[in-house]
Amino acid sequence: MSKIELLQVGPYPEWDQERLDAHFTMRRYFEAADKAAFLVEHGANIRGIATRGELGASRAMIEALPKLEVISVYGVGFDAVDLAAARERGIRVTNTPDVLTKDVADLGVAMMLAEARGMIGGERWVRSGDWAAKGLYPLKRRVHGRRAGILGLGRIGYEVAKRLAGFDMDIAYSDTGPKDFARDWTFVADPVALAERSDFLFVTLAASAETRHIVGRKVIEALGPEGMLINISRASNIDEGALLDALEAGTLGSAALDVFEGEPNLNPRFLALDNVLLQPHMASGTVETRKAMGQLVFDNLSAHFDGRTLPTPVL
Ligand code: 8YV
Repeated sequence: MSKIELLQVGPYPEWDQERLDAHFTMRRYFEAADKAAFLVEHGANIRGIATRGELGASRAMIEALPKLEVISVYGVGFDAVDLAAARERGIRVTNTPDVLTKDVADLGVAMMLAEARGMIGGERWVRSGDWAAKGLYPLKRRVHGRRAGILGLGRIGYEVAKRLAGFDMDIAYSDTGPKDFARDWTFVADPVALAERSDFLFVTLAASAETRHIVGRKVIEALGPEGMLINISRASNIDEGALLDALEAGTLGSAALDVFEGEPNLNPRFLALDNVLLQPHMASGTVETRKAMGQLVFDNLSAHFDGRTLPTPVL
């Protein structure tokens, strides 16, 4: 029997690729020079999409695949999948929640520490010989005991808050309402008010049309010249133009970012700034977590085609 054909939107580590190749015919969209021609050539037989969180699946892609039944996302965020287009055709969508939560929280906290304590500059200070030539490294600001705001107390926000509690931080959060499990932390409904009472503001919201630019000029101004914005969610949650203006003008102290509009091609204005820490969308990027994510992508696809219950359905 011939293997089921899947459209593969982005690359995977070797171990995932081998397993997928063994069970399915993977049509590697990301390697095609002419994407439209590739869809015309293979579209008619494709029954599933294997994609990545940041790449998703557009309406045009979904509409080019008349036999499409399932979209499996390698990532917890499914904002780049056109859910309306999938829903209209009864196409199932899956993601990889839970397995990546703690790694994403770890990196967010590490980014806060690295930026606040100037670790990247400190490393440069040593390697460049500045330490010997110029003497002591400039003093930085402390982290422990200060005020943290968590915008979006979901799975990742909760893990960030737990870690920050270990730094004796004063923790507040915004969400759709106060959470029973967060009694030690202060609920602040309005993101501007949250930013106003924060030295460090973590953006840990699942992105959607409703959360687009939720961190806009007002939130950024409220965080202020001593404040730091940390984004481990999606670029669309932040008004990047307003963020760049504020970082350039010094009306926002600093930022630590793992996600960018148009990534991996970020706005070159970021590269000229020394008050921002730039990370290559790697918050879930550990071998352990990526193996678990790849397993879930495969398990969802095989469950679907075997007629079993999907392990982690979105739709
Ligand atoms: C990416 C992510 O999916 O989980 C998410 O939503 O953004 C990440 O884990 C990862 O880079 C794989 O594409």
